Amino acid sequence: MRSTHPKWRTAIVGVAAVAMAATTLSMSSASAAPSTTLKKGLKVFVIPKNLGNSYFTTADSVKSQGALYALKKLGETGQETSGTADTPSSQLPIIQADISKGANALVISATDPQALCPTLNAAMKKGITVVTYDSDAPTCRSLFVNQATPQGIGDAQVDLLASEINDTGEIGIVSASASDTNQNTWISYMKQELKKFPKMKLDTIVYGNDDTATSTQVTQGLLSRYPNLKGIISPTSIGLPAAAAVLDTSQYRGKIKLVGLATPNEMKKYVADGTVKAFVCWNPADLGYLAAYAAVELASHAITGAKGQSFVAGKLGRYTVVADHTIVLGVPFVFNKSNINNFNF
Ligand code: RAM
Repeated sequence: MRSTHPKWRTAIVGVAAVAMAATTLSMSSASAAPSTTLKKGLKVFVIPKNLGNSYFTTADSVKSQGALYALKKLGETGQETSGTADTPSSQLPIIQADISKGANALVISATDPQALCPTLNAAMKKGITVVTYDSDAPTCRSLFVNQATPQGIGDAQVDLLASEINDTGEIGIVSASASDTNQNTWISYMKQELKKFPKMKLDTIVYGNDDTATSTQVTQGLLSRYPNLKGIISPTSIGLPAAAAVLDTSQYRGKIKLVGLATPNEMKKYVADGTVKAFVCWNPADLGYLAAYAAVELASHAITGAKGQSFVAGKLGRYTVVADHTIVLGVPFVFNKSNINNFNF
């Protein structure tokens, strides 16, 4: 992990600090000259779980200073490609097409490691750099660029909900797809954290597949199946606003507490009207930017991805590879009424 970037210095994990003011998370304009040892003209494909998800648009685009911006700055040819659904059957053909187009590096958020790894391992054998970001595929990549520690992300959401429901009551989880590595890892940490709250009971996990219509339906199903529900955690930026929209127009608004992960722009309305008090996230653009740098470092053989190696990721500063060939962007941040309007992504 690197030393904390000023932008995230007020970032917090857990509930104790929810009330802290956050004022410094706006887009950074600090700049740093790219390393001269890096290759130029690399063909790098940035492959989110799926297209059409604004979290990934922020992570990847030039406009938000995400992955493609970093690649442009470094003199590479970057392109965002993926399927339209958060499924391996949608994502895999795109990865295969990128490989046949002569990719030097793939930066990928994995929809399903099991389904993708044969293809990604074959790509690595051919000398193509594979970096995962956001959602890992641990056995078929050189580096994983993680948004925060998975335990930090899991704990923050459970602690937040516990504080809102007085540590008591039935809860449900509205996740993304059942094969997404990131949500599954976070949920496993949530289950551990829930042991600290014996009066909270996890009734079920439902899957909205990072699709708004499906997330809406499964949230409605949850409400009708569990009449005593006191809280919902939705650790996905598609699921959380969908669940919020369901509560917003129902008798449960303000009664059933909702927390999870999403970008601030998607949640402003629901925080303003009291449907959601607080939720957690990080800066997806920084995540994409860092992942792009990591891919170029690897593809240039400036690093191999071994633990302890470090590199300067442009405006974000220096990062060091930690255990499991992972780089951690920072710590999760809690957004609430007092800080949400400071952000525009
Ligand atoms: C959705 C995706 C992504 C996750 C965010 C929080 O956009 O599932 O992988 O990191 O939510």
